[in-house]
Amino acid sequence: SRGPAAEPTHALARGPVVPPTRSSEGFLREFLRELQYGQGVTLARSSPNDQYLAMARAVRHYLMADWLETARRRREHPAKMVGYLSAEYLLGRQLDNALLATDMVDIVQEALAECGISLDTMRAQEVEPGLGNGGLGRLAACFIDSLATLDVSCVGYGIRYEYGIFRQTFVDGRQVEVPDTWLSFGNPWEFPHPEREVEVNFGGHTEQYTDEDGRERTRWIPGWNVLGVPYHYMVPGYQNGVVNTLRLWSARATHAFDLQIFNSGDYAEAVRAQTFAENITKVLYPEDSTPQGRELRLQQQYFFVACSLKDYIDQTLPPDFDLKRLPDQIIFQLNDTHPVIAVPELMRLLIDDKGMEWDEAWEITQKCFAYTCHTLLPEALEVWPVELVGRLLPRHLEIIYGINERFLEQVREAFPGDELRVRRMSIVQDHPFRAVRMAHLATVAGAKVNGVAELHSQLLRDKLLPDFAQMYPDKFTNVTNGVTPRRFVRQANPALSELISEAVGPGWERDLSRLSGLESFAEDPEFREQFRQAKQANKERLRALLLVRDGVELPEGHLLDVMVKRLHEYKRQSLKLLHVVTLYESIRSGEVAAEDVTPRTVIFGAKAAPGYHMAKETIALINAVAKTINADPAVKGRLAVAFPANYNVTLAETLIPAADLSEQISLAGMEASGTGNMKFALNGALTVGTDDGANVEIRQLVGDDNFFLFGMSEPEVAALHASGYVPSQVYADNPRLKRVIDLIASGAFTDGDPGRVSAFVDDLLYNDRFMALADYQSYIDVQERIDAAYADTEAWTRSAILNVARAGFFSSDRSMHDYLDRIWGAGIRL
Ligand code: CR6
Repeated sequence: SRGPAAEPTHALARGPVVPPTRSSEGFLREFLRELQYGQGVTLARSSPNDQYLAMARAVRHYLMADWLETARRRREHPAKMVGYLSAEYLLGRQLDNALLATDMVDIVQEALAECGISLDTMRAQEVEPGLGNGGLGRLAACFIDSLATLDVSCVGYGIRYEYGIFRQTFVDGRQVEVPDTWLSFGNPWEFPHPEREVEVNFGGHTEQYTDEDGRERTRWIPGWNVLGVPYHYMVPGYQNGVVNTLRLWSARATHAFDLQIFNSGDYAEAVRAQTFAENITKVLYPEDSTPQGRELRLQQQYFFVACSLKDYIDQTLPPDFDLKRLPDQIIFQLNDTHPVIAVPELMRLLIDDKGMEWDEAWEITQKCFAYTCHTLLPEALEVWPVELVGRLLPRHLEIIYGINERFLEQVREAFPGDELRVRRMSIVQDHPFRAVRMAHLATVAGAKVNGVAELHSQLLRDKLLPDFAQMYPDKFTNVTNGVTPRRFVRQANPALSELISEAVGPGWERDLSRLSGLESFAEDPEFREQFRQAKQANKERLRALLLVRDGVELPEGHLLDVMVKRLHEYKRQSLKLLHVVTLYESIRSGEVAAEDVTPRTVIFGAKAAPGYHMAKETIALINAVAKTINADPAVKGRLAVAFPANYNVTLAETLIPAADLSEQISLAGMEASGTGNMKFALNGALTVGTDDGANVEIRQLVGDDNFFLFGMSEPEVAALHASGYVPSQVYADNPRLKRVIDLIASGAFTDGDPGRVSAFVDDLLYNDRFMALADYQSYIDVQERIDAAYADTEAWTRSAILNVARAGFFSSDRSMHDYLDRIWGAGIRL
């Protein structure tokens, strides 16, 4: 039961939650109270960490009344809600986001100044919650931000990893991973609710029994269980009084430890159960776009969806709720296949726990889920060995078989005699090993299936799941990704934001289509000058950061050419590297005079999955090339390469606003969408890109004149594949490419040691799965055009402004409207 035992008598206890005074003195009072009574220190004796924790909690006070009020409002007017199920949320730092949402930057700055504390020092204290790998996790964070800003009822469900994405360091240029201890100094942004813990079962077996009504039923006798404790995070809307909730689950042992064993002296045995249980939410799998067939990962997936469904059904819905009406109350969005085990879990809850019949449960389940696919790489589609699912979740495996049997009956009915198709579509594959295909399960169960950019959604229908698209044409739809303009423009780029506000008036952060109002300003020389000054200020800010963060000294006055994203062969950092070496080689060989070269600094940022060998080799080579080039007086002032370690959301916020050129150079048909590409365009960088993912839509919107397109199109890629691609032939036929690869292969960048580059070179020459060599010449040509274009400052600035003006479509607010219209449907409270 909730609430006090007796009616409160004092007015303060009855009244609404009163937020603290919004003034610098009001904030000062909150801050000192938190410092003294929360941290237990005086200002004079406080460490920066004490100060940060106290000020963060003080900021939190200003959101609290809105959070409680939003929750009350949502309880009072229960309308359909979005349950966003995601194994990753790459949130980025919380402090600035909270200050922006409450519009308190000035107040806080003034109050802290009176204590002799700088807000920047406080900002630097925060370790960002890196609970995601890359685009998919950051997308989830953008989406929940937008839903709060649009006042849509949403709970984000996920995992509170004790260690988020690893911290990347370089030792002799090679990546070395260091654990991310983001929680070790305390986390002021979370609210643990151990009283709302739920039990999650694993293992054991199932058995048949006859219930009181004489019905044959199945029950699951689990072998072991753990507890899930929810931690709540505030998700504030942008200055609109709405605060939604992100609920992240942490695993605990059911019996903290066995006191009897402990007393007998076997300490290790006593804590074993606890360690075992807590392992489930210990670390984020540092994989990106590759499946990770680890048992612990399936445990994580089941753990968080089981907690979430139980929490929603048993703790959020009223106790007498008629579950037939579940689809009117919630839609669970499956962020990729990671949460798809929620499908059999809901079936199990409805059938085994609530006593429903199969058909009724299935009808409800099919309306409660929708699935977003985020990949085109077939090897990235998760499959779980039947043996593993059966051992960990025996009842779920039975249910999956039940779903599959009924589904395949339908396939046979629709396509009689087509057993090959039946085999292709089956949720359970037989080859190369018996396994559950999670994407098939999600597609069969989901009310809708969407890709994340127009091209991706089309390829999803035509190439990845064609049989399903044929059987359920209306299921498939597209929602092009988006990014939150609050964090990635307003907060990351104050200089540009001010210019935008002057030009189009305030409030564009909430309606990004209004950026189109900048269009005419592109023709105004004075505005262009101001725009350049803003870019320049952002470059200075980046220079200052990289100097203290990485000891890197960025040259001044260069074209800033940036490629930041996970390191993956399909993204083709290797192609960028070939361009860098081409520039270097052409100056060194005297082919072009140094003074004729457009000065350029290339910045890379990329983490490689720890087990991804080729990706790590590429990192080592980039660092080796950077070291050689930066030390060579022959190219000084003309070409520089920087590779700051540990690219993350925080670095992105300084890096992206400073960029002139955005590298989006994946092989066409491989990058589902990309979202970095959107952030760059919105911050006035021009894109050099292939016709891939959301690049296609960016180019259509900003116009061909303001986008540097190169490389093969997806159909051309397919045709080359079909005709047989021989990279060594491309090498042999292109003297320039040959010189560049030979230079790398000679060991020119690796202290004369060819052995350190042979894996990289051999792969390019004899494998090159992502056809870097095939697109090489086209890429070099477009880069030459870019050099020339950058020299025309006025025309470049004009294009950059038009990029901003025409990229408003890529707000995640628009993505949310699309989900509401095309997938989540009516009834959701706006
Ligand atoms: N790696 C896609 O590759 C897309 C994001 C978000 C990715 C990327 O193109 O922008 O999702 N896919 O939709 C997966 O994570 C499986 C990604 O981040």
